[in-house]
Amino acid sequence: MCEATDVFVLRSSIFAVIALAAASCGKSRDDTHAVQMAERAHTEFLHAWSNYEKYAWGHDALRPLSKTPHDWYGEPLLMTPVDAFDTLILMKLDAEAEKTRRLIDNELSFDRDIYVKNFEITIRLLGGLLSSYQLTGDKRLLDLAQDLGRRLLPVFNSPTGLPYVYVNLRTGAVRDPITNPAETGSLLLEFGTLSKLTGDPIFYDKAKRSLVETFKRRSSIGLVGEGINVETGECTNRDSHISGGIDSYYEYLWKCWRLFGDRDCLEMWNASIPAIHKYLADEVGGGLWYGHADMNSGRRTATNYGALDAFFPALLALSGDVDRARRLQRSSFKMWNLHGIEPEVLDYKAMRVASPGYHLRPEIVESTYYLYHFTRDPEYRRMGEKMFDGFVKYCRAESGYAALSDVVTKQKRDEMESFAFAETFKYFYLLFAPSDTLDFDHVTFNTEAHPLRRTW
Ligand code: DMJ
Repeated sequence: MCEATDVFVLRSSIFAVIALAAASCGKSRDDTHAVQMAERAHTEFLHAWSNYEKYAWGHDALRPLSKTPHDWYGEPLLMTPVDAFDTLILMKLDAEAEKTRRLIDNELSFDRDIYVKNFEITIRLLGGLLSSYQLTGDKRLLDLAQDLGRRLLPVFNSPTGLPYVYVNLRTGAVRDPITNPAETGSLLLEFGTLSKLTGDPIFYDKAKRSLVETFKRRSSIGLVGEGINVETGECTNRDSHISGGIDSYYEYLWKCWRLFGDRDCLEMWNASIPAIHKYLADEVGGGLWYGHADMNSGRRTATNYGALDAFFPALLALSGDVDRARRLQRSSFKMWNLHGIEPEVLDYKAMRVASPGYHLRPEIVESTYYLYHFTRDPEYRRMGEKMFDGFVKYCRAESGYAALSDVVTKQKRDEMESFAFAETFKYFYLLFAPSDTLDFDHVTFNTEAHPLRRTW
């Protein structure tokens, strides 16, 4: 017998198929194929979503193998619903979006005596609530964002203005002073948008100061290191790269210029990027890679590149450097093809997996989408199709999508991060959907793929 959620999926899929089929009328073979691919992305998203609904509704995430709910901090903050909401809207899953909006409006409360990770909560929840508000006009979503923003503010109460890692949502107590540029420098899109939408400048000011303080801690050759102590301002780790721990700091320099027109951000970007190309870029076997170097000497310390680094072609393309973006994307795709799905980290010199997991990460898909957007080169849709085939083949589980603990053995792990809904499926879908699905020129995605609009 068909269960309620299955009927739901079936009905939603039929509507989407009709809408997408209508979009393919009178189109070329390539366009028709793209419509079919968008349908597949939509169907697979629904497979993951309906299982979240079935086994973990109202919780932060579904563990897809054990079919059990998981809450990051023991009490639900609705990570998956908030992260997925704007994807539901983009995919025109109206009934699911409405049900989710009601869940968020009625159940989400931040008045909780828990320490939360400021960075993750900002990019997933604050970013998700803000984009959801902009897409629906539901004032309750903005109120929730404002309440959350106020509860996060004590995180900046350090001697340097750089945020601690954790803040207690009820008491405002903070802890863990050792952090990194991604966590201190990727907050302004969300806090800044909150200021613009509420008229209260405090959010913009605090996050901007944090970004500037991060920038100030670059070395004399222009690189930032992976570790910062927010109390002393000292560097605790000199490893420099574009991978996790630093990645979105660079992303926000460009995107805050793009969204807010903040010239300081543009100047910080201009002062930062040449050092990345000079010291981190690495030509190996005719391909372009970005590895690790010591932030003070620029000496190469590791030839590692991975799933997180693969965001960089998107950022390069967005900032106008399409040629470099194309070259680096070729390397990312090589990494993907080594085992039919990308590892967390690859030693690109030895072409050997250095960290074997795949966490359903979106970055390589994001870059494929951006490159297709800027070039309209069908090569990127072909690349995306190959990635999607591997993604479905190895990560699809009976009850959702599962990360891999090893891309070589394809062993699954009981994990389906909310960013799979916010980002991975969204970018797959946008890569193949008709270009008017999203007004790219008037949208800036935060690092969790929540589209923010300059409505002020
Ligand atoms: C997401 O939470 C964000 O994209 C972040 O910037 C990096 N890691 C994950 C996805 O891989």
